[in-house]
Amino acid sequence: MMPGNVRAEADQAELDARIAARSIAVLEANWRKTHTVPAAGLYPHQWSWDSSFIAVGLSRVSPRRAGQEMDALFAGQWEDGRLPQIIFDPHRDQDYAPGASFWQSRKIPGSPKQVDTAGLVQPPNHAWAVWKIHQADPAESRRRSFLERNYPRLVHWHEYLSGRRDRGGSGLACIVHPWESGTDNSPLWDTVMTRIPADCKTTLDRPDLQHADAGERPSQKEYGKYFWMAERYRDHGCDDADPDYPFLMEDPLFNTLLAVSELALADIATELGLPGEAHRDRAQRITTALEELYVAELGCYSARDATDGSVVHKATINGLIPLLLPDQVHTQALLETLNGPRFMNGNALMVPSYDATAEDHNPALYWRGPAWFNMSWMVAEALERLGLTEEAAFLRGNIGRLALEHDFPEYVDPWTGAAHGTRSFSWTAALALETTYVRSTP
Ligand code: 9WN
Repeated sequence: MMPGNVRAEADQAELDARIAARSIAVLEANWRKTHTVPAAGLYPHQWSWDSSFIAVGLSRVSPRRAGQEMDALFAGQWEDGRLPQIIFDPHRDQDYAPGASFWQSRKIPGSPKQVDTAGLVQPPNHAWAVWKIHQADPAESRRRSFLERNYPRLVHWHEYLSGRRDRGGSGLACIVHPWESGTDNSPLWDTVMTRIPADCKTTLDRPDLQHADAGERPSQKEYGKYFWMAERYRDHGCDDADPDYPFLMEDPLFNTLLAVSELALADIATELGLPGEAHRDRAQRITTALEELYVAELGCYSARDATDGSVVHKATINGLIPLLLPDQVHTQALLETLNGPRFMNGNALMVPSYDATAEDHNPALYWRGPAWFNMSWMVAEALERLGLTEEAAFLRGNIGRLALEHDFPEYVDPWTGAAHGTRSFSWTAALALETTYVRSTP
């Protein structure tokens, strides 16, 4: 008979093999010649921050494909450095709104002329991903000049964010639309959203509701406001100079990823024999500026409205992601909040997206309660860096198991693991795959 620990290891290895095989199948099914779509029905184009998570997973099985994923994304980079939220598949324009015909990006000065893109952006996890992809197989990366190719593109992207997007002059980048946060209907945007008109000019089409339950997606009223803002931004030439633009938010998730990515750029520069100090300085400046977004009563970071300087008082997953920053000073408090009643509460399987003690917490509604795989993966990365290996392993174990059990859902109920949103979701598959590699590598 096998001793217990040997059996447990064998069981885990068998489970990991199943997770890896199914994850690869999902990524293969969602691959479209140059890139991976987040989901074949609901999200039929290439999304910016999705591609970074996806490429991290892909790098474990095909560094070449991971490189193609990033190349396809940077084919959409604008002259000002912005990396767009979406690069559209011209054959799927009816299947997602707003699409290429809404943005008409090629008419906007400074946009790429070979592809159609959105004018907005998404959280800057790209340099972090590029560095991880390199580390997965440095020899292959060097053979393909992967870092040489991506470093200047990433520097240009960050220049856009630290320059044009520092609308508040605080050293933090502003997002100009909830879609830019990646956490679209997060309660962080509720107050500012009350000031946004819902009477957009575009006729509201909701192809998303063919693929996900209406009760799990943003409401029609929210969509009216999303479109109103997108129209206003587009009609101002996406130039970030509209003086009365009403949605200018400093988000802790977005800015943490910018700082983490600056640190990755420092590592990439060093690897390329270039000076990296300026990147480290920028990461430090962002970390310091983020301090103004810390809310002691909640024990986490929150968002600030750059139009009037007010800090929102809501505990969301966005406010815990600064755990990834090596030099932020509230690590202990953040860990207590993470493990306390607002989030893990001793019984959650993955990290809820919103304060479980809030009256309007809804464990099935998009970014207002459910647990998302990318967020739990980032928290696990942070815990591992902090030496909390058991806690990291707990989250990683649940990422793989829940992904496999529920056909790679977009998000889950944090306590029961019940699946919500679309299925065969690419970043769920990519990060489940990544966790199996981390487990099998000492
Ligand atoms: C708008 C693609 C994207 C993710 C976002 C997630 C969702 C889009 C939508 O899907 O947003 O960008 O239509 O709801 O919120 O994080 O990048 O997977």
